[in-house]
Amino acid sequence: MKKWIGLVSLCLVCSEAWAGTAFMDSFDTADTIDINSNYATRQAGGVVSAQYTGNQDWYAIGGNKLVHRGGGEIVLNANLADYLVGHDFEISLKQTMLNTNSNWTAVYLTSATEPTRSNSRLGFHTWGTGQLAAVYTVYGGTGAAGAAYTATARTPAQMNALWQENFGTDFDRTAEHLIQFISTAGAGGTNTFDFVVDGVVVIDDKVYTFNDDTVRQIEMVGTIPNHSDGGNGALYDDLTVEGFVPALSTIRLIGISDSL
Ligand SMILES: [Ca+2]
Ligand SMILES: [Ca+2]
Repeated sequence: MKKWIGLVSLCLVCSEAWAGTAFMDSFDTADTIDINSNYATRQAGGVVSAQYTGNQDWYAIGGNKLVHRGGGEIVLNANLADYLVGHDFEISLKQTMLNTNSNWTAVYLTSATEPTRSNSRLGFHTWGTGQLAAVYTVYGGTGAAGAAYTATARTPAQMNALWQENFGTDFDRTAEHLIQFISTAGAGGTNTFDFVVDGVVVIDDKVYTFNDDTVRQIEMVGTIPNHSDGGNGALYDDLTVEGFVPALSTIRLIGISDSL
């Protein structure tokens, strides 16, 4: 005689999530001084699409890249907190430093309590090639709300040594480089990131924490004089944020019946 047990298992999988592209700007559009030209199409590779606000006059689009040709600050007008806070994430970009003096260009993450470059806990600036004391200055730190970032610099000699070790050549400061901040979420909101250039870990496990979890925005600023070096400053391409990207909620119903 068969005995029916009726075993039904209900499985609900809601907001299944994975690492995905929260934001990506290819800057692929015709040369223009309007840095928001065609922005939705340029940013179609991510789930967030937004315009840049602020001092746009110091930037342009040229050769399908963002040209930083002056000093002013711009802000990507999107809050990326949901994709970054409490999660592993990666911010990457391609950068070419054309400036030959000792000025710099910077990209960094802000929060509600760390709203400017001076207190950002994740970011960097790249020096013009005339600056012989440093190639990069990288931000981090765990201070109180609004405290200044904790800097780690890398000198030309340090970069040359790393490049000799990995590629057998000196580091070319004028070439395009892929920059990655690969961040790992830690206990108690204290995170670490690796600062990676062309696949080489330049700074390992830099510790940081923001004092606010509600806002994360990308900003850019610099001290490059307007149209110095015949209009060159720095070029940016493929600004990308990979993070926690919730998929469309899915509901899976599994019914299992068995009999003995
Ligand atoms: Ca491009
Ligand atoms: Ca590491």
